[in-house]
Amino acid sequence: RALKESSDSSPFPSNFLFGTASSSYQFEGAFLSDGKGLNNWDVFTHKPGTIMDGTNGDIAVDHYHRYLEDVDLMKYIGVNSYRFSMSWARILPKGRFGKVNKAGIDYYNRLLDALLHRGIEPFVTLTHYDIPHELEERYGAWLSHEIQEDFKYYSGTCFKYFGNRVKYWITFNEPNVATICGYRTGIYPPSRCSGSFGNCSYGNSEREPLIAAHNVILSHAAAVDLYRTKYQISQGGRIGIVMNAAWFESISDSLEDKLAAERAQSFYMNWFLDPIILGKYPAEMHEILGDDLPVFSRYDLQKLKNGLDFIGVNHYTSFYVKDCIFSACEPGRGASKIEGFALQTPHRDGVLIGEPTALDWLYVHPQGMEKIVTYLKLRYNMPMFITENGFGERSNPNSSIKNELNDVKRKEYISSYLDALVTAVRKGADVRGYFVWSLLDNFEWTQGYTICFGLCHVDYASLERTPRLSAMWYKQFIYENMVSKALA
Ligand code: GBH
Repeated sequence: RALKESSDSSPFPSNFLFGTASSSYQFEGAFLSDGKGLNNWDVFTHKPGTIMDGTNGDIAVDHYHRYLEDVDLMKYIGVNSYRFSMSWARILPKGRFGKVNKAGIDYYNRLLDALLHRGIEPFVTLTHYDIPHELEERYGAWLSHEIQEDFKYYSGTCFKYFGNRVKYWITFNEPNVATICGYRTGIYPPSRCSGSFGNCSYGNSEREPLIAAHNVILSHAAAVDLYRTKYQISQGGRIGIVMNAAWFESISDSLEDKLAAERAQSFYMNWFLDPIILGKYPAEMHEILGDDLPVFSRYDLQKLKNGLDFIGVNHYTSFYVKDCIFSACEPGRGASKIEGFALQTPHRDGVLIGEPTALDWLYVHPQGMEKIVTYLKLRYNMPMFITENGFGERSNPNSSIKNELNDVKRKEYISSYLDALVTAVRKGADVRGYFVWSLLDNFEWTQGYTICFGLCHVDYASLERTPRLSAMWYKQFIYENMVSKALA
């Protein structure tokens, strides 16, 4: 047996999760159906000028009604897990100030049962950028301490109704992105800008993103504490958080730039992971932000330490980083104080870090996957899941379906990032799953429907789903790595 294992070419254990990922606002539609309350994105997308093509998630890809077909599509591809998010406002239309929406509970019960019936492990995010509008109205959502009570109530509701079947919980999807885009650049709801960022009509305090993040961290801790004390022993699941994790490569060998690359990571990702895992904000944040950084009370700290069972990693892209403390920087991504004075750029000596794509933040640099996973292993030494990785292309309504399905670049992107992941695993990183973003084309936030991330194409007139080349490639990959191995 040992011989067989050592000669086995697949590094993935038989319980490795291969899946696809989605989120409620981007997929479900049915934004007013069956008692769902409005959330921040429903309200935001209905304001003129917020979404590039003027669209919204009112219908999205109608996953709410077509989930069975979608689960069958997953079964066809051969994934053994599905990462999706629950819509807070579908379950609690008015947060803790109203009733549980029975129809919302029923929907997720049907979805969970359909998945389990086909042997697909549910991997559930509690909030993927969405929050009931009621909580924004009542007390300013993440800017208030009160949000902890609401998040705890919501997560408790989900643990109670679904925890007998959900073995993987994620509290937050990319809270770094949600706080930066919601409270610093203002391109996501609640459209608040701080300092010199964005072009909101009002400038808010530079501290707002820090306060929102602090309340996210405390809300995470409250939910984890509740799960551990009341549910985990009987339900036997695990709970984690998902961070957007870019790889930041020092632009030169100078010590200044190397330290800047570290700072970029601290101000972006470790901002949340350090408090949750190590019980304190990164030292660089203390040094640079001083008294602007919120403080954890002794009571908070008790709940904080080791507040995770796994880290979820959404990894897509890499940037070079240049120091802005010892040398002057032009203004740009990362260059300001609240970003750690570490300029992020895709260029070095006129050469791009990776092939550019239709998205100005997405460069194809598969080595970044190996590096970020190795970095996380060294810093936190915890189990990890790659909760998102994928490739976006501009949708072209004039191109033939044949063209639309021939997504060679997506296939190559996924295949090269998986190779890099294998290298990190061989070097000892504890990675337990990988999810492609996404099963289907869907509502790509401020880009509306102009960008496609799907393994399967969606025809927005008929909502018909068709597997692309990348879906067939993923099917084959999973077969070779999991099924054929089990049969051998
Ligand atoms: C993920 O975010 C999301 O979790 C998912 O919902 C989304 O559909 C998917 O990726 C594909 O985009 O960086 O200044 O240009 C990925 C990270 C961070 C990318 C915010 C877009 C917009 C502002 N995202 N970013 S900027």
